[in-house]
Amino acid sequence: MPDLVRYEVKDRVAVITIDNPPVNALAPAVWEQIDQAVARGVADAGADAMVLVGAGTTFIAGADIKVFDVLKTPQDSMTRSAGTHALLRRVEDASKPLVAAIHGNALGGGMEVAMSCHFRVAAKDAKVGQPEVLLGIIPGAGGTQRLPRLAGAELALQMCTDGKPVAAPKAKAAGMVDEILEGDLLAGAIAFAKKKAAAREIRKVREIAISADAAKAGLDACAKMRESLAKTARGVKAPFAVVDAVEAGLKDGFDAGSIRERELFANCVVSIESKALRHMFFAEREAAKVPDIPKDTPTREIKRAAVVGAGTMGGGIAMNYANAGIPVLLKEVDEAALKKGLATIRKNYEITMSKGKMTAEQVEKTMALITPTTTYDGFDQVDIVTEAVFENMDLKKATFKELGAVTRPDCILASNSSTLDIDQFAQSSGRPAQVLGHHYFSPANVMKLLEIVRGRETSRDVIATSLKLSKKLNKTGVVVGNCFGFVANRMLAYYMREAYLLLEEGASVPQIDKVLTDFGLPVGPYGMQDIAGIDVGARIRQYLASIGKTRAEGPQSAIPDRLFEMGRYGQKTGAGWYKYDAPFSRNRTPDPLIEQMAEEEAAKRGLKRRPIADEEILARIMIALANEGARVLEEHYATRAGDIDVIYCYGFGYPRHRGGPMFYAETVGLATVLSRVHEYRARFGDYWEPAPLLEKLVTAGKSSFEQ
Ligand code: T1G
Repeated sequence: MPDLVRYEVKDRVAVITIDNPPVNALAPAVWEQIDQAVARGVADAGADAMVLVGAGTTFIAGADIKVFDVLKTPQDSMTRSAGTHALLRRVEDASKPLVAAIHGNALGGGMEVAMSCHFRVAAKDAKVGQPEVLLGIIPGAGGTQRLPRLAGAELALQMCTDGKPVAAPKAKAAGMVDEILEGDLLAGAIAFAKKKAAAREIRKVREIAISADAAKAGLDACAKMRESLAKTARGVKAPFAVVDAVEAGLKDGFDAGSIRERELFANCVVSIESKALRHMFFAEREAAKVPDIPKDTPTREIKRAAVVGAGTMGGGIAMNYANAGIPVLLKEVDEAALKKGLATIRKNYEITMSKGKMTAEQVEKTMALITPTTTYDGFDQVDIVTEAVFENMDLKKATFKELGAVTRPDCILASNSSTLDIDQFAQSSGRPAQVLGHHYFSPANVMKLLEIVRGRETSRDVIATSLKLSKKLNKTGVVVGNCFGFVANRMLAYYMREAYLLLEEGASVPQIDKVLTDFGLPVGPYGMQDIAGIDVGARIRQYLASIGKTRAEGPQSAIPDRLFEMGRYGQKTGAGWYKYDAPFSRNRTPDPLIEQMAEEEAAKRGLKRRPIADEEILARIMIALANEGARVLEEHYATRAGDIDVIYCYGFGYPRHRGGPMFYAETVGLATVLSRVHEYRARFGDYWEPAPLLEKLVTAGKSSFEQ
């Protein structure tokens, strides 16, 4: 077993170094070796004090998240946590001063180890935090008991329920860190430890008293936090468990509070919410790994960019570059369109400023990075161009032909198309190796997902550069294949197919939308169509019809095209699936016309409309998604099921605590999903064709899409 924790004495101070790259996660062996090293330091006559420090770029980033999967029952967790709590009490009971020297991150178990030390010193740019709630769990090694004693209950509650890290200076001001050290952290920590040894000073956090007033204030803070969480923490339990644990410690003391924390942690760690959030933690990191594109694939530097099209998407894309400090040309066909686009961009920044997230100076500085133009002047200087022109094949091909002529041979040419064939654009450009899709999600400057659509001839370094660029643009890049609709919209077609058919069969627009928002989506299918624009889908259907295709198998509802013909595009026209107070208003009311149209369309199909239970609505929509997702996987348009989950969580706000459509299907059970597909096929028609991969996995008794 390699030494995960090293021990050496420097200037009569035992230096205990945790070395478990890349983030010094607390695997079981690391816990044990910390325990042994501290005991060794206590017994070492040559050491008057001890310092605990992380090797590499960080202190400790927390417990090893992978380890939690072995905990099958709350009892498993109770057994394991008894050991962890006892270990940290042994650390805290060390008879010599023990100092945690923090650089990088002290998160989760890392912060709990630091709080079990007698003192904490930190580099100025270090961060501390308890992000467990982001994994659907709570601090499980005494954090809900020690943090209130160090930082006060209110700040402890805030940190443990929002999971956000706190920078070292704020941590010092709050009492979590004793000193901020400039220069060599270890040398400073050794000097600090020697001073504490000379003063024979030891401070056990668990023995810090909480006064009656502080306890009362803390209990009030717990009540207030519960009220706040009732509004903000939709569908999740862990944040509430944090409050229960902190409250128990305030009411009944450290030991009772620790037991309560362990019980609450035990229930959280085996919950589907936590498994889903832990799945998402790794899935979003795995999504950046493309099998045939190794980490050391050369990448190009993106110093200057350009965007063609200053509409809603083009403007948002230009903002992404400007926000990342990359100068960007923004081209439109004429001054009027350009002016409109810039006005929208400025309005977006002013809204951000009104929320206190940008200063007026920052707005001007960022806007100055966007250079409006109606010509291709300067395009020969840029490293990447993203076209965001109208979703029309001929127009896009013409645009790529022009771009191929006005840009450098090594300039990356990206399309923001949401569905169309990237390879056709590539051919038009004359430089297919430089062409790929960069599919942003509306609003492009907000949604984190970037679908990186790989064309047949897209070169590896262009893909690698896109993955690196997505991080720079604060996006989560997922590489997908070039099928119609790529991954997000290809599957969405099946999501919408069921929504439309359920409407004609008897459900209502508000009912269907509410089922999906209760499930955790930010907006239901109809609300989403009204935001995206019914015209966008209609034009794609027209294009598909022109090449003899449809977006999804099965009966196609005529209602969307009827609304399009009526000029009801959604919010932007003041009417769509709902009625709005005015164009672009968000105040909507159900429209009886839709029910009437559903009656008409049902009659044409010889359907007797019926009341439909919410459960059927959710099941048909989610199973349609998962079934098509299985096809996407077996056709290799997505590398792994987790990529699809990341796409839906980051592209459409699919609730992370459900883990994404593929993980959710696994929690339903693949055999159940398949049997439902067979049931729907019998009830509704052969278009409910089970994906071969789903059948193969169920036959093989598999419970996961990850083969
Ligand atoms: N466990 C296992 N692997 C981890 C890990 C962890 N805690 N943290 C990171 N990794 C892996 C990650 O998957 C990636 O792997 C590599 O390290 C680099 O990570 C008892 C119960 C620290 C801010 O939630 O937030 O403690 O892809 O790409 O961008 O009460 O990692 O290279 O194979 O994210 O520099 C609480 C989770 C755990 C912190 C660094 N701690 N980590 O970000 O690198 S629960 C957390 C992060 C707990 C206790 C409880 C970030 C980071 P690969 P990365 P980064």
